[in-house]
Amino acid sequence: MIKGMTLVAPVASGDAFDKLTSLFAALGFEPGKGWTDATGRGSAFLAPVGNLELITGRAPAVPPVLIEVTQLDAVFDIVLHWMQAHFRAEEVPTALTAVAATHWNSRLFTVTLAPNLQLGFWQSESVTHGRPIAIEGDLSASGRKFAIVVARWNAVITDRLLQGSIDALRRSGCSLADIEIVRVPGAWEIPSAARSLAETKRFAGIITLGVLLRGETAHYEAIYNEVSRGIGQSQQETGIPHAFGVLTCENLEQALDRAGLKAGNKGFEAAIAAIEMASIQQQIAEKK
Ligand code: DLZ
Repeated sequence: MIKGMTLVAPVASGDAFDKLTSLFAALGFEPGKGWTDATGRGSAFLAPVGNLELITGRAPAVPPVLIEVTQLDAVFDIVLHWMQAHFRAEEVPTALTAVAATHWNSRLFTVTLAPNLQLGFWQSESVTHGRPIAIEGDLSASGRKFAIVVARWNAVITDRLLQGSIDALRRSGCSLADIEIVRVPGAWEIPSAARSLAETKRFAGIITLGVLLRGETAHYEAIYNEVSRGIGQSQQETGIPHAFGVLTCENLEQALDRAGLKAGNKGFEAAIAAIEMASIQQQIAEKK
C-alpha cells in the first residue's frame, strides 16, 4: 500500500544544506525525520499532500518539484529576502522568476536554490480548489423570518444584545416586518417562549438573548443548566435553529463588554449564527 512519496535533492555543501534547511523551516514546512551518518546528512520537509503527476503531449513548463501554497506573495517575499541574503545581487533575477499567471488558473514563481534544486511555488486562483465539497450556509436573511426571545432581567444589557441582533438581521437583508420580538421576564422563561415560537414553524431561526450574572443569581448553575438545556432541546425537537445568546457572566462589567463594548456584541453574533444555520437547514432540506 502506498504511504507517501519522497523526492531526494542532493545539496552541494554542508553550508548550503544548513542555509536551505533554515529557508524551508521559515517557509513553514513541517520538519520530518532527519539523519546524520559518516557520509553526510539528510533533512526531511513534509507537506500535507503529495501527488505524482504524469503528463503527455508537451514538455513540462514547470520545475519537477511544485509546492502548492496558500499565500504565494508572502512566500515569494520570504524566498526573495533569503536570496538577497545568500546570492550575489546579479544572480537573483535569473534564479528567481516573478510571480506570473499560468494557463491552469493559478499563479506561479520558480526559484533555483541550488544546481539540482529548482522549485516552483504556486497558488490556485480558484477559491474552491482543494477544498472538500461542503454544504455551507450563506449570510443572507432576505425573505426569511426570525424570532428573537429576549429577557427583561438585566435589560440594560439585553437591550444592547437585542439591538445587535436586529442590526445583524437588517444588514443581512431581513426586513423589519420579518423580525418578531418576544420579551420574557427572565432567562428562565426563554426556553418555553422559544419552543412555542419554533413550533409554529413560521421562523427560519430563533435567537435567544439573556444575561445571567453569577454574583447576583441564586442557584446560578441550576438556572443556567436548565435554560441552556431547554433551548437546546427546543432546537433538537423542533428542527428550527436556535442561536444561543444567553450570556453567563461574573459581573455587570463583563456582561457590558460582551454587549457591544470590548468583546463584540454577542447578540449580533447569535443572529449571524441563526442566519447561517437557517441557510444550512434549507440546503439540507432541499438535498433531501
Ligand atoms: C430570579 C433571577 C435572578 C436571581 N437572576 C437572573 C439573572 O441574572 N438573569 C435573568 O435573566 N433572570 C434572573 N432571574 C429571573 C428568572 O430568570 C425568572 O425570570 C424568575 O425566576 C421568574 O420565573
